[in-house]
Amino acid sequence: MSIVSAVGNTAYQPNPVKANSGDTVVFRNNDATMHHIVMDDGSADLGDLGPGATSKGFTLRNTSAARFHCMVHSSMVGAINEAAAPPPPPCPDPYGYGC
Ligand SMILES: [Cu+2]
Repeated sequence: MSIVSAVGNTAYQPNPVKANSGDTVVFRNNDATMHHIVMDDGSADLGDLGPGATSKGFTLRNTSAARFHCMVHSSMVGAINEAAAPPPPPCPDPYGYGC
């Protein structure tokens, strides 16, 4: 899938993504800033992903719903094999820098 921005659940295209057991999922960073994608359940950490880079892949062991997020941008949430993209977490943003 592609990363196209640094904000919210529209940062990934597609989101959610559908994948089969045995498929390998990779992220291509088409945005201009660094991202770092991890699975919410800790099953994969794809490392720092600079602009234009493609992540290492992780292979699905089943078709269960799974979620991931960016460690740099907390609003960047996504899902595999869910009906809809997950909602971003609340953004307290006390200093107005965005989330
Ligand atoms: Cu990010």
